[in-house]
Amino acid sequence: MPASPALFCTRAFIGLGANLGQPGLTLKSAVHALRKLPDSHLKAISSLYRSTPLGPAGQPDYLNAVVWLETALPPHTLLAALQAIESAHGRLREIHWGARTLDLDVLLYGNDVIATSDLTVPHPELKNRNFVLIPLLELQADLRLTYAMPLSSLPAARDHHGIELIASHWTD
Ligand code: A4P
Ligand code: MG
Repeated sequence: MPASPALFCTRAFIGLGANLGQPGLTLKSAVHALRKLPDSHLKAISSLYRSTPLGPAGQPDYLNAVVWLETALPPHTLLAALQAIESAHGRLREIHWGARTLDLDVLLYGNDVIATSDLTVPHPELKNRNFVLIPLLELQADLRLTYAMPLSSLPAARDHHGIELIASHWTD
């Protein structure tokens, strides 16, 4: 029998956010589900952060983290898998940027630039959000966007306003 072909893996970063229900338990459960994605390997998990909500007023604070995946799933298959995990955690799509039990965003998918109706990568708000950049750069300090700008040079990467480190090791 010929050996099965090696899977070609892409380095993808997934942003996790939650601010309803029990966000800490939800994010732990989401990481557990990400570990079980097919044709994928979870390489690293950032620290856990508490952050001030961006969006409609009156929401609870968020918990945020970023996960590094090596995956052979194509980007839209990965998005569908993330949305299935969101749904399994009671996610309803109601108010744009409103409170949610779980949000999983594809931040980066290798160096791919994707602009389709249901998937934009790099994530359009990546450059502006300290609660994304700070955990992301913890995993890979020298990341660049496709036009070669180091993410660490962005103002939001150095802005610690409204973000607080909760725990460095927080998953089982
Ligand atoms: N979509 C397009 N590109 C992507 C991508 N790269 N990753 C589409 C994931 N989804 C992507 O998303 C709406 C649609 O975006 C999806 O159906 C998918 O096809 P959604 O999560 O259902 O709706 P949303 O969250 O209301 O909008 P959006 O634009 O995804 O919001 P964000 O950017 O996810 O922001 N404040 C703090 N402190 N921490 C947070 O984590 N998160 C948000 C949500 C707002 N404020 C926050 C936080
Ligand atoms: Mg989202």
